[in-house]
Amino acid sequence: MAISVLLPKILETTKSNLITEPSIAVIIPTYCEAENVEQLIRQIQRLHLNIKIIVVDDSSPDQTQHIVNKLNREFENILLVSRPKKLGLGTAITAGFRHALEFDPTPDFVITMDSDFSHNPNDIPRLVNIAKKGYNLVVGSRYVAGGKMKNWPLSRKIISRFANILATGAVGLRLNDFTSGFRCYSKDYIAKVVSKLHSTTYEIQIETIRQARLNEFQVKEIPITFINRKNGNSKLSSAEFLGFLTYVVGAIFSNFNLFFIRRSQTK
Ligand SMILES: Nc1nc2c(ncn2[C@@H]2O[C@H](COP(=O)(O)OP(=O)(O)O)[C@@H](O)[C@H]2O)c(=O)[nH]1
Ligand SMILES: [Mg+2]
Repeated sequence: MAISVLLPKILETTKSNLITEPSIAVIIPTYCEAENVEQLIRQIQRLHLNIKIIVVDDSSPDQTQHIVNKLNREFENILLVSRPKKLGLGTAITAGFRHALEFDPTPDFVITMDSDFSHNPNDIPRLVNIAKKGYNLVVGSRYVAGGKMKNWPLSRKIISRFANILATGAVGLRLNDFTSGFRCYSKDYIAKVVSKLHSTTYEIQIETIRQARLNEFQVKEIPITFINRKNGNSKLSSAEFLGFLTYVVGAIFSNFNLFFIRRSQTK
């Protein structure tokens, strides 16, 4: 085929790829993740997506921020949000949402993920592809068919299952993995819900699903393989787990109240 015929075709395909490729912001909360953060960011860059990376770091006393600053000089798509002290996973994710909304244009989708390789960055396109079908919140789930967990200690498995049972009562929605932090949110969801989020720590994962239900956003789970971190330690402290429990129990009571108020109003 002559080049004069091929060239317009190639240009057209490239143009349509550029137009249809969604813009994505990936929020990575970090606290003492110096052993993981560089490798993770480099792996995300290798996906060659239309992506911005927002690292929300709470003045980690290790080299995390130094490493992100170094990468910042190499890549143009990294935003380091530096907070003065450890302020909790919930406020870190909410801060990431706010920064994502400040990009112009607003990213079509926002991914949240741990910085410890428990969540495989190569799964990002899969999450986005499902969100593109019209789901506002796609949850990477360990507890649906095809989902797996590798090397997680029994104690964490028990806590996770227990948290999921409580979360079902708190949210009033059937879902298998409420506590997974590997997710894709639509920009409509973020814009509508961000001002309603008040979580400080890990309860953010429940509050975001609860808000999806209250605002009638579509939620979908897809299987992921979760691998326990190899480097560094979990930041889930017993104080943070208590914060999670307090939120969940409060939400269960407020659901009961709503139920009884609605019933008494219909009498
Ligand atoms: N900025 C910030 N990040 C946090 C905080 N707590 C946890 N993280 C990060 O949130 C993610 C989830 O924490 P992680 O320790 O992996 O929890 P686990 O997977 O439940 O054991 C990791 O990337 C942590 O570095 C916090 O208080 N502030
Ligand atoms: Mg983790």
